Formats: sequence, C-alpha cells, structure tokens
Amino acid sequence: MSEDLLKQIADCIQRGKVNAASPYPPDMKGEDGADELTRKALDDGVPPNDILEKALMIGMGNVGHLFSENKVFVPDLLMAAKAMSAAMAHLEPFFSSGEAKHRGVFVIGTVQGDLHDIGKNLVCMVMEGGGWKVIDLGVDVSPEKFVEAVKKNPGCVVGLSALLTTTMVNMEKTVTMLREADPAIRVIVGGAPLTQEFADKIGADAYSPDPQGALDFLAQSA
Ligand code: B12
Repeated sequence: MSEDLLKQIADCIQRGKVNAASPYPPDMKGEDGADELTRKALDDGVPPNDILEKALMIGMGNVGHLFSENKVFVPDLLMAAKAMSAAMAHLEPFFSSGEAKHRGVFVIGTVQGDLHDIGKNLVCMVMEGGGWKVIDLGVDVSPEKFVEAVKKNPGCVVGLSALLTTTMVNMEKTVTMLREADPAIRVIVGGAPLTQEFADKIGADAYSPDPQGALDFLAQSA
C-alpha cells in the first residue's frame, strides 16, 4: 500500500505536480500532488527516510537522467524541483531532529569573477533531490570563501561552476587551496566551457556536463 503511495509521489516529482491546486501538468489537473501525498504518507506512518529515498530521490533521479539525455528540458527540471520542495517542506522537521538523514553536505558556488548562476542553481536542485544537504555560496566566490565553508563542514563535497573562459582559470586556484586545506576533499567541476581534459589538468575529482552526472559520480564513489 505504502509502495503505491511512494510511487505516486515519485511520479508527481518527476512530472512536476506540486499540489492539487497546481494546473500543471494538464493531465493531472485536480489530482493530489507531491504536497498532499507526502503529508498523507507521513500521516500513514511511512518513515521519512523511505519517502526521501523511495520517492523523492527516485522522481528527481528519473527527471535528472531524462535531462542528461535531452529528453526533458530546463522548465521540466524546474517544475520537478518545485514539486520536490513542496514534499521536502513536510520532511524538514525530521531532518532537523535527525530522524531523516542527508547523504552528505554539498558545498557549491560559481567561482571568483563569474556571475552566471542558472546552471549552478539547477545543480543545487538536483543535488537536493538526490538527498544531499546543499550549501550554496552563490556567485563570484573566492577560493578563501570555499576553504572557509569546507572547514565549517568537514567531510563535505565541493562543486565549482564556471561559465566564462576567463574565470575557468580561477577553478585551478580554488582546487589547489581546497586540497591544501583538506587533502581528502572531493571536488566536482562543471559549466559550459569545461571539458574532462581541463578537469584532469586542474586536479578535480570529477567533471560533469550536467547536474545528474555529479550525483551519479558520488553514488559510484561512495
Ligand atoms: C544568461 C547569460 C548571462 C547572464 C547571467 C544570468 C545568471 N543569473 O546566470 C548575464 C546577462 C548576467 C551574463 C553576463 C555575462 N556574460 Co553571459 N551568458 C549567458 C548565457 C546566454 C546563458 C548561460 C546559461 O545560463 N545557460 C543555461 C544553463 C542551464 O547552462 P549552464 O550554465 O551551462 O549549466 C549547465 C551545465 O553546464 C552544468 N553545470 C553548470 N555548472 C555546474 C557545476 C557542477 C558542479 C556540475 C556538475 C554541472 C554544472 O549543469 C547545468 C545544467 O545542465 C550564455 C550563452 C549560452 N547560450 O550559454 C552567455 C555566456 C556564458 N556569457 C558570456 C559573456 C561573455 C558574458 C559577459 C562577459 C558579457 C559582458 N560583456 O558583460 C558577462 C559576464 C558577467 C560575469 N562576470 O559573470 C559568454 C562567455 C564566452 C566565453 N567564452 O567565456 C557566453 C557564452 C555568451 C557568448 N556566446 O558570448 N550572461
């Protein structure tokens, strides 16, 4: 019974069905969305971690993979993230109390000199959907600020974003300073001008052209 409910929640996330009042997607008009169904699951006694892992992460993972394959697009990802946020609002108290656990902490920012944040924000949404606690440092983030965040969050993973060929170079300095602060730190880089070759050259642990790749890398290297 609860399996059906979890599948329904996962479908709502994947299709971006936020709540009963939401007109999107049209074929689900009037039906309960991620908001109502998550409340119902909690009221039925489904453990919050099951809702996270068997519904939210599945739905967001599906949409993330479809996005990587160019089968859905930015608006679909945004609607899925909106539905996920509606569900997450019900789970928040359980994270605060420790009853539900994040996979880890993901610190992300756009590197120094760079103000582009649309792609970074999508990465934040997909990582949250994947069960990670995201600390978003924003744009134009200095290497020192990344280091400070890493010291405050031992064991975290760092994501760096850059959209300009002129700011890509600031990634190298950031990676070097992060490694000096914590040799075991894992750093994932992304952004339109980047390549795997560049990521290897600056000593990043992973490069992904899309948000889901970061999640998949972390799942494989756990
Ligand atoms: C929107 C935009 C802006 C907006 C940014 C608004 C904002 N809030 O982000 C504004 C108008 C502010 C802007 C300013 C500038 N821009 Co601009 N901008 C763009 C534009 C049109 C779209 C970028 C975008 O959002 N793409 C959509 C997102 C979803 O894609 P994405 O960022 O690549 O992210 C995806 C992946 O790369 C990946 N990803 C991204 N980050 C990360 C991180 C990790 C860890 C992972 C795993 C994955 C990942 O996941 C995302 C989803 O798949 C591009 C052109 C283009 N078509 O790309 C130019 C572009 C990036 N801009 C450019 C330039 C030159 C500038 C300016 C210098 C212009 C000027 N003369 O003032 C300034 C620089 C300001 C600064 N200091 O940063 C050039 C860069 C050229 C170059 N070779 O460096 C581009 C390519 C335009 C061009 N063809 O000339 N820009």
